[in-house]
Order: sequence, then C-alpha cells, then structure tokens
Amino acid sequence: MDMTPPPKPGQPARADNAARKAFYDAISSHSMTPLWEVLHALVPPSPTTPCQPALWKYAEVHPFLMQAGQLITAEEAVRRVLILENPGLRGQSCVTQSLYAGLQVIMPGEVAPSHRHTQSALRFVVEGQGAYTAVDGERTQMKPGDFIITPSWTWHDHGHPGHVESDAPVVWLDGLDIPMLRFFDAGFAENGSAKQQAVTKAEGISYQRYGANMLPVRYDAPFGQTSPIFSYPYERTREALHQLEAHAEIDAWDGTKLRYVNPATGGSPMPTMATFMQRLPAGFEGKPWRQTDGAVFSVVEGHGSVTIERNGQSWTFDFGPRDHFVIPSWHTAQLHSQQGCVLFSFSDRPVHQALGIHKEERLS
Ligand code: GTQ
Repeated sequence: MDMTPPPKPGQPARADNAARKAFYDAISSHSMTPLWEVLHALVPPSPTTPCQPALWKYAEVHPFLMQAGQLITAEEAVRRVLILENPGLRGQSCVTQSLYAGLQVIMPGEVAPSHRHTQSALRFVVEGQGAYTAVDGERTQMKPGDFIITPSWTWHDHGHPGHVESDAPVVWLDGLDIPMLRFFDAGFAENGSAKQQAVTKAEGISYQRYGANMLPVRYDAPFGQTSPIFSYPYERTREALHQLEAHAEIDAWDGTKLRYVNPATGGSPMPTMATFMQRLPAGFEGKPWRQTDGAVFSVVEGHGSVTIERNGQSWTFDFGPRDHFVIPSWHTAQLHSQQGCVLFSFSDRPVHQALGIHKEERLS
C-alpha cells in the first residue's frame, strides 16, 4: 500500500523518475531544460574550474619550437606559435578559461606579416636577441625579460633581421584575451596590405614620451584604455625589484612583487590583462594564497617550486628559467625558492575587478 500522504492542495504530486525523464525529453525538443538539475553546478559554492594546474618545462618545449621552425616559415604560418593548451581544456586553444598563451618563435631573416585584431596581446620575451615587433609605426627590439604590448586593433608585425648563419631564433610568450573575445563574440581581424608596416617613428619614442613618469601635457590616450608604453624593458624592472629586495620589506606571500601599470590611469596595461613581476629572495618559503584570477607564469631567472592545492588534490612543480606554469582560479598556491628567482605573470584580474567579482584570500 502506498503510504505517501496525498499532496496538499496547490502542491504537485512527487513525479517518479520515469515521469521526470519523459518531461525533460518533452521540453528538450522545445530547447528548454530544467534548472533544478543543474542549479548546483551553475551556482557553485566556490569556483569549480575545468582548468588544471600545468607546467611546461622549457627543456621539453624548446626542441619542438626548433622543429616548428623547420616545418613552416613564419610567413606561411602568419604566426608560428605553439599554443600552451591547458590539459583540462584541450581543443579550446586556451591556457585558462579566459586566457590564451603560446610560445612564438621567429628565425633570423623572417617576418611575421602585419595584421590587426581586436584581441589584445602581450609579449614576454623568453629567449634570444635581434628580433623586433612593430606597432603603430614604431619598432621595439625584443630582449629577454621585456614586456611588450600590442593594443587592440593596432597593426603589428614581428621580424628578425639577423644573420641566418650566426643569429639565434627569438622566442617569446604570447598572452592574449582570445577566449574572452570569443566568449563575447567580439573578435575582428584584418591582414595588412604590406607585409611589414612602414616605420614612421624613432625607436624608443613611446618610452621617452610616456615612460619617464611624465605624460604629454595634452594627453590624448593614443590607445584608448591600453597603456601608451609599448615596451617595459626588463633592465628597469629587474633593477627596481633588486633594490626593493635589498632595502624594503619582503611580502610573506609574494616576495617582492610589482604590477605593471598604464601610467596614464594607474590601472593595468591592458583592459583585459594584468601583468606582474616578482622576485623571491633566496630561502623563500611563501605563505599560501588563492585568488579568482587564474594566472600564467613565465620563469625569468633562478629556480624554485610552486605547490598548488584544491579539494585535497595537490601538485608540486619545480621550475627553472623559461619554464611556464598555470595556477587556476581558487587553487591554493605557495611559492618556494632556495636560491631566489624572478617570475613574470599575467592574469585576467582587471576584468574581475571591473565586474566587482575579484576575490583573494591570503592564508597563513
Ligand atoms: O602575434 O599577432 O600567439 O594574432 C596568437 C594570435 C600571436 C600575434 C598569437 C596572434 C598573435
């Protein structure tokens, strides 16, 4: 005998599973689905990302970059890049849900032809000398550790005029907001009519105009919300961090960490991506933290390790120069370094901040 009490007036009877399934099938053919089956996943108690902690050791990546250099020219490829694809997001060309990262290689004598797109790009130079990138009529040399910006919708080409026989390939990390623009369906792109854009400005002119803690008197934001500084040279960043480490307090979580700024706004260099450089002193045993912005790291100098934890799972990555790793959203991370090291990183933090959803916890 069914002991279930009869439904009270206004309350439906508990449908059995078969009846529910039939109902879901019926509404499915009308492009509808019940919220109550997915509510928990849609509104999780804390971020549940498919993005996984990941490490790319340069010793493993480098031979493939050189092989790519033999397989296809920069001109044919347009951009000869090996995408750093997050193992939890294979097939999506992204390193986190919102960010793209890749290692681009250019050989002496090559040109990566001019184009422009609404996606913003950052270049972080990993290895080699002699290549340049051109934006808006100005070229800048790419030296290891330099952080270079390609603002949204600006013509850009890359080249390596070096001698084919004696000069080495140049490799840099590309960081782009490709997945974000894809999410918003806001991507546009165009190829240039000329392979290389005309050089109309003296090299370094942007840095003199915007990089001396001064701005033109009638400042007109040449790239909208993006920083007018084209290249942030490593020698300046390195010296600042070196002096701060020697003479100022060292943060227990970050070591000595600075963020790159748009000098006109004090905000991030690009509207979608924040960039950072930090130095961990020798013997550093960092405290754990977590933040909603998943971050991509490029190791500049020295060695260390990062321990990452989430829901009882843990990962430890030992890193050295030119290695790359990812700390996903809301994963607890701790940095360690015996000998000291310098780390570049970037994330989508400015978007979290603009939306008022950025969250960071510093644990002890
Ligand atoms: O250099 O313009 O890694 O358009 C991906 C897309 C680099 C670039 C990438 C791009 C570029």
